[in-house]
Amino acid sequence: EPALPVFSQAEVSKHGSLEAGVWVTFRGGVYDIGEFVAMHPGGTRSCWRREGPWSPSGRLCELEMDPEDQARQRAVEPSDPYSGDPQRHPVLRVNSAKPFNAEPPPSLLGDSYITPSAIFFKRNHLPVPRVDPASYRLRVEGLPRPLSLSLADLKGRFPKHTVTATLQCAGNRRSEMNAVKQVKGLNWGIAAIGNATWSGALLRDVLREGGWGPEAAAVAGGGARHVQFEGLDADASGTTYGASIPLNKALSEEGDVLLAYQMNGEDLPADHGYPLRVVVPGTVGARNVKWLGKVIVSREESASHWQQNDYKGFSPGTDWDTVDFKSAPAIQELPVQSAITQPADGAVLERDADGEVTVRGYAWSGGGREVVRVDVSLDGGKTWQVARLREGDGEGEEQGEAPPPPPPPGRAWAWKLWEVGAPLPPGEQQVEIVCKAVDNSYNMQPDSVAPIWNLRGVLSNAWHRVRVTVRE
Ligand code: MTE
Ligand code: MO
Repeated sequence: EPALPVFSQAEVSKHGSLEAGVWVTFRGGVYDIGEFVAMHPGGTRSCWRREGPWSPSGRLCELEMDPEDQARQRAVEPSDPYSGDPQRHPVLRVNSAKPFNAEPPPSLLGDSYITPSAIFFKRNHLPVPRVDPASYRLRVEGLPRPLSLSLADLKGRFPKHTVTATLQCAGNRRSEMNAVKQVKGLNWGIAAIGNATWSGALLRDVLREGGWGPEAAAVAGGGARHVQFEGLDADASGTTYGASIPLNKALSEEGDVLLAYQMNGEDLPADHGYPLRVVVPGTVGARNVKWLGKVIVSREESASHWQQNDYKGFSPGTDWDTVDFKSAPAIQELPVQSAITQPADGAVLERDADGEVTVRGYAWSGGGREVVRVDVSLDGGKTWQVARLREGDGEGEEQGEAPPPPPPPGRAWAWKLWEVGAPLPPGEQQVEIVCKAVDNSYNMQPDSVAPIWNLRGVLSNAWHRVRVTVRE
């Protein structure tokens, strides 16, 4: 094979526009994703399905990044705790650079049933820790037999379990709460959510290896109620990220809680917890601890700030002077959610021959509750149409193949993408498109934001509304 050319970082950074091409480095290669960024409707979709995020025509070549450049890059700000953070995909909308928090454009999110890892939202509270996979050990405590497991142990001693699950940040859609009244937190749009395939060992199997069983329950004083997780990411004082979930969720045969080492069929990316993270299907993002260092079975919830004094819901009447974080439970399962990913808010739609607009979006509910219906309105909520729910990735649908079987009851961990073709009202005008989802417990989204407003801007799940202009 011919030797691949080596590009300098300086050369790569010269390509940052659609005219010059948009070059990015990824896994030791340099890619031109200019076409991809342009987001031709339809074109990118099929391309993503077949090839992943990089357009085949946009692939420049596979090559090594100049090692000297990499070293130089790392040396830029040696005192900056974030200098070890990985490179990120340029289409991400950055909410905060340090720590890194970013979400993809909604249209891309709604384009693929499985969210490609590169554009999956990233929610970091701290610098990304660099973990050496060879010396890595997961410690498991609070059991008759404490464990210290290497990656090889986790991969070799426990059956590999794969789950497709949606992860959503408690602050998804916070910007809509901010529009009602200022809240504290990152100003997320509708894309702090994603759907991925996760693989790893079942937490349940690992706890059993540590001796969990009826006898162990007695040993633990009969009082163990929670499983705490500690991350390896730390602030300057050494405080690590932490959270906990109820023990019964971890132990349940139907809980599907994973110690995941893979995302979408590859090693976890650095931003998503390499080498190991917890995936708690149906449960708020905050409990899905990344860069997992320790698991502790305990009588108590995690004492971490993020379990005790954050990620809780309050009344719209509660303000920072009156809030008592002890008075509210930590968020675990999330409420029913849906949002419109296409058309974009503020879009101008030219009326085409059939005078229809295609509305697309996602819908999901926490706790394994399945979304059974999505209603869409083109007149601000006066009249409604039922959207078509796409099961799985919808791959076989065009060929008329049967849809995949529905998930077992109580284990609908993955979102559904939906779409509906709706007739546009006549004449030039402003149209308010609205969506709302219903889950199999008949939970529905509230119609407006004000009654669910809360000072941290969490649990924002009102009907989603986008305003578009229709032109002849
Ligand atoms: N785990 C660690 N160790 N550190 C973190 O900052 N953020 C949490 C959770 N796990 C976090 C973490 C939050 S609030 C969310 S929403 C999810 O990770 C985001 O996961 P993602 O970045 O893989 O999308
Ligand atoms: Mo989050």
